[in-house]
Amino acid sequence: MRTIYSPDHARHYGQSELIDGKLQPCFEKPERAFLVKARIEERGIGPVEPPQSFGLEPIRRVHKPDYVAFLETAWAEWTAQRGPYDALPLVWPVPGMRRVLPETIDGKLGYYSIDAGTPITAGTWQAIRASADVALTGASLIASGGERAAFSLCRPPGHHAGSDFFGGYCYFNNAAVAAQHLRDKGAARVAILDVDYHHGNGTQEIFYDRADVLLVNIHADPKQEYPHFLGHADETGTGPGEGHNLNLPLRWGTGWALWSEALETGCQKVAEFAPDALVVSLGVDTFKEDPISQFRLETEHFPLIGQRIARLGLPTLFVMEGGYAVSEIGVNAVGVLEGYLGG
Ligand code: SP5
Ligand code: ZN
Repeated sequence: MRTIYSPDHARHYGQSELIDGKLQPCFEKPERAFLVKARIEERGIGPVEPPQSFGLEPIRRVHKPDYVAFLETAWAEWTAQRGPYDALPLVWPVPGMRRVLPETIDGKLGYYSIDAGTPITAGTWQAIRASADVALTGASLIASGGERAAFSLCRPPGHHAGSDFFGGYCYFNNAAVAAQHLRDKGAARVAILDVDYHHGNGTQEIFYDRADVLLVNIHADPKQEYPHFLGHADETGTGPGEGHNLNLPLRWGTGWALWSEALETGCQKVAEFAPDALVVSLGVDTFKEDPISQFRLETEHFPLIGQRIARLGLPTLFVMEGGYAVSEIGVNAVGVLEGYLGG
């Protein structure tokens, strides 16, 4: 399996995020991608290749132009109005207020975001463009029919980012950009299977009213876990998209027995949809040792995920999302790919 990887991810290196009432070192750090790449090489999964440049057009297929333009200039506006240190939002337009675009950077940061855990830094723009290119390059390999599967080693991750907001360590929704690209290159139907511990609220928002993209999410119950305000089981899609969104929330403490049942349910839904291609939002923060998560999957379970996905028999693009037990992230993420290749 070919892996797409860009060293430009390391240009995004946030200092701190607001978590547990304190500014703490960012859990989403460059080492994550370095270690996944090292494991790919150690296990001889296949070549590691740089992305092609796709420009902003394929990104604008799922993100609003004003949001893309905001991200491009946010760092410059922040440094001009504040200083040469990371930007974090601190006030949001909740219902009861008005979502009218402010002029100053503090207002814009809140307008375009959902949390205070997702800093904008000096290299964020370069890194998120590279991450989207990594997803698009992987999608192209699948779309051309040349490859049965590919791995887009994206960083920063993407599934919390919506059509016009960032958050959850995500800026561009790499999996959504890839899925849309597959549609634009001829796939009539695309399924996205999101196995990250957290609900992929951004991906859901982007495709919620569409019948051509099925989204299946297996995640911690939003009544307990971030992102808290989306990801409930009764969210099934709207308008033409009705029936094309499946949320499978699971309680804190869930281990392989219940998690794998949800995977089976999700895979059956994907099979019924009979898509032309599958995008897997591959988070490994379901691991029992993950420092911010509360599921109990063990290293031996990750290959089983890959095996089950392989049985779908679909052209498959794996897109890297979360996973914060850094010392195990390579073994667990590559374990899914090895299970897929062997299964
Ligand atoms: C891509 C991805 O996995 N994003 C995750 C974003 C999670 N952000 C904040 C989670 C806060 C959960 N509280 C953790 C308490 C640990 N002591
Ligand atoms: Zn996650």
